Amino acid sequence: MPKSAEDKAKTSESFLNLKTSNPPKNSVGFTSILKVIDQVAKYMKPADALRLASKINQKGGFDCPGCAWPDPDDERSSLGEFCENGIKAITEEAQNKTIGSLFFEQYSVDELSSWSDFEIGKSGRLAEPMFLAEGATHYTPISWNEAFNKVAYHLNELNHPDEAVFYTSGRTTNEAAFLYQLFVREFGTSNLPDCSNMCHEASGSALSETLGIGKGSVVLDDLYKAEVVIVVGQNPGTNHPRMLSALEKCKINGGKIIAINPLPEAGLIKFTNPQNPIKLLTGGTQIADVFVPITINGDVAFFKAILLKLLEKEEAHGDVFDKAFIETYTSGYDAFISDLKTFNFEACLKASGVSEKVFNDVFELILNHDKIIVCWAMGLTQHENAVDNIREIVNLLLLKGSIGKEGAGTCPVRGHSNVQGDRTVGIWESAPQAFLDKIEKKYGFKPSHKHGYSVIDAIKAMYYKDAKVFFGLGGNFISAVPDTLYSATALANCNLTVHVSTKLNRSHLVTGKEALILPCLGRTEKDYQKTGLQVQSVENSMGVVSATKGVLDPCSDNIISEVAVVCGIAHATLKEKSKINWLQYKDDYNLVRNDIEDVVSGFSDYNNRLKNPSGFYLPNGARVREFNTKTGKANFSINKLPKWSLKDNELIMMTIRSHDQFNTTIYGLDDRYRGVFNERRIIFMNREDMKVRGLKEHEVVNLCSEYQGTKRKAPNFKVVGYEIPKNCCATYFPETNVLVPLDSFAHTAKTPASKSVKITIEKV
Ligand SMILES: Nc1nc2c(c(=O)[nH]1)N[C@H]1C(S)=C(S)[C@@H](COP(=O)(O)OP(=O)(O)OC[C@H]3O[C@@H](n4cnc5c(=O)[nH]c(N)nc54)[C@H](O)[C@@H]3O)O[C@H]1N2
Ligand SMILES: Nc1nc2c(c(=O)[nH]1)N[C@H]1C(S)=C(S)[C@@H](COP(=O)(O)OP(=O)(O)OC[C@H]3O[C@@H](n4cnc5c(=O)[nH]c(N)nc54)[C@H](O)[C@@H]3O)O[C@H]1N2
Ligand SMILES: [Mo]
Repeated sequence: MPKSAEDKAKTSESFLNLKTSNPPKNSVGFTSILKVIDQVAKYMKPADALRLASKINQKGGFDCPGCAWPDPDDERSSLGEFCENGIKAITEEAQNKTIGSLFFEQYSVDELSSWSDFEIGKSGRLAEPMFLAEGATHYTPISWNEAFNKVAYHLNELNHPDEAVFYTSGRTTNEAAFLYQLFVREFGTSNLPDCSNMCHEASGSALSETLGIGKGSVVLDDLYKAEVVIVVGQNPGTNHPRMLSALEKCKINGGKIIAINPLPEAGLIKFTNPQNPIKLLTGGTQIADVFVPITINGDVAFFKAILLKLLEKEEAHGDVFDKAFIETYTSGYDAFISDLKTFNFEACLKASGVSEKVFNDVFELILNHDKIIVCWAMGLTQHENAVDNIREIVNLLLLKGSIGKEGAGTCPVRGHSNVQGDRTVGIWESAPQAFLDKIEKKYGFKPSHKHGYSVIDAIKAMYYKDAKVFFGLGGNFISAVPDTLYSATALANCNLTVHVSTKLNRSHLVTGKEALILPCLGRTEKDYQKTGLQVQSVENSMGVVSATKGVLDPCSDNIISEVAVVCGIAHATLKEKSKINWLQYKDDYNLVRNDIEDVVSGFSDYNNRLKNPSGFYLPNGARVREFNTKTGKANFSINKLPKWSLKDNELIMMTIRSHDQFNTTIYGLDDRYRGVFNERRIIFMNREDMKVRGLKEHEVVNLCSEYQGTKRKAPNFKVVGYEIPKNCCATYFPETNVLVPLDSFAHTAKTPASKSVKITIEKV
């Protein structure tokens, strides 16, 4: 019996050999260097490793395909902008193994789907295009031309262009992303869901509405100069390790760090800079001055408590708020204050789960300083009230005048290395009218003005067969999205699923009737085209656009660049109907950048400015107190306390990343900073919650969720007692995505609420 799509989508349920220890009190340091050496030795050719190490995040080198943390403008370490997880991202991409027709002849799709995600990822780099015919058990080789024609055929067969979905993951460069959205729009749809729908969409929504730009306002230098940096809902030690150097610098300059997190993440507590030999010996820098062990989704309550206390002081002394700033630059102050007064301080503090002592420590720092930066990531954006979380932070910054000045502002820390750039150049299912008008003017076709599908809408459309072709430019859709089993059925309903990928992943195994794997060059590889070696570009988390150029020879002769894939498909699909000469772009990426310059604001003189080794900053209104909102001012907002409660036996679960993964790519099986080794099917629980349920360390349990009458289950997890607030628990994504209901998402932004899933524990 062939396996069902649902079965193929499930992660492996067998256990390894779990070991746990007390989490370390320090991060990075020697162990980190040793881990890197180990990783490189296992998976890469030594010569490649050396070549890469000297070029990673260096001027004239390539942009690390890991996270979106910016590089310093001036001094960069001669050791390379080192980061353990950056090296893991590179070794994963620059593996010394490739897979092609022989591999796919040997293993059927069903068999591959029974492998763990770790094994799937370690099978090697994809080396040639592969096709899965309807009813076939194995992928077989296909030529590039045939593959392009296959996609074109299915797209042109549709009743309407809106029956196709074009997903993007955030590694795609500006050049590939721009051409891709241009093709999709000329084809006739705006169905451009992307990974940011599951990531920082809530930040984009909240910041656009309140400050007029969906991006953060600070630059790296601001972090060095801040008096107070609040790191909330973020685990930089694992996910943005180079941010720890910036926080260390801030501390050396006298700044204070507040960490707000249900978990005492090792990287937030202490950091040993691997590039500082003295620190390596003396034991590192304490990072957080105050650690706030907040309850999951207690953030609005906590910030409201702060706002209420600030208001009380302001009313008593009149010198707490920046009244000149509020007067000149903001709108909605009176309504905001009168709403704030309807809340009760004690009730807010209680709902946050934070003690009065810790609250007071945080409050004193905020009260007495106004160069404040708030940094955040998925701990704030993956809740139903995610947009409120971020708007409440903006309220705080506005009251203190902490925006648009040195050492102060918003810092949403992005995930994928070019997720911000992709949105800037047009990967957006609801792009602004002005952008669509520019496309129309430049190319002479009228792009669809409809609001396209976001990730959640796309899944529903495929489930109900309103969409029939799924195309993914990068990413691992089935493992990244919520509600795995429902989503698997959705994908299986398609006539064709296509993935442009560097590595094999589960999405290649949970397919439509037909499927294609189109293997492409990675960031580390040289991209030769007719006019020579091509340069591409990316935008980091702080709005700096810079060049990236691969340094290794491609892992196979039969893989092509993402730009070439997009051009090939656009040409095959649109043919003489097109107003655009698609094939010219792949020969010379300068032409793509010329077009971007004409269509996207902020890119004037793009090709020239890209030659600047540090890149260039895109304009940012909030940074200079020009708020491009409907009111023309920075807007205060009114936010409710989240209304959720747990039944007697329920826990609230956040799905997080281990130290050994990049999203759905599993680098290894340890989570060193949390003292967990050789297993991912675990649930971190408060020890009292374990006691109440009669659960022992490492006991095997099933996790269940019930949402609006639908029951979901994730079997076989081992319990790990941990320092986490009562009633809260944590598991790793993607193993528990089966429990995340598709209909539980952030209002306005539709980010899946994968950090607040109500579950119960079932003994086995
Ligand atoms: N090595 C590595 N680097 C990565 C990634 C990776 O997987 N691996 N992924 C990249 C991507 S795409 C992204 S988006 C980022 C993700 O970066 P993060 O957002 O740091 O990643 P998560 O593991 O989801 O961690 C969320 C953090 O928020 C906390 N948290 C959860 N719920 C709450 C809450 O309700 N309130 C508060 N205050 N905190 C909460 C968790 O305890 C955890 O520390 O990292 C990027 N960089
Ligand atoms: N439960 C839960 N779910 C989550 C999250 C969570 O915290 N909890 N986080 C969400 C977030 S923040 C994000 S961003 C999404 C991530 O969602 P995605 O971006 O879809 O997932 P990734 O795991 O980053 O994609 C990895 C795949 O991308 C391909 N790839 C790698 N590099 C390249 C490249 O250069 N080019 C191309 N074409 N392909 C490449 C490889 O084949 C690899 O298997 O997941 C989301 N899902
Ligand atoms: Mo992300």
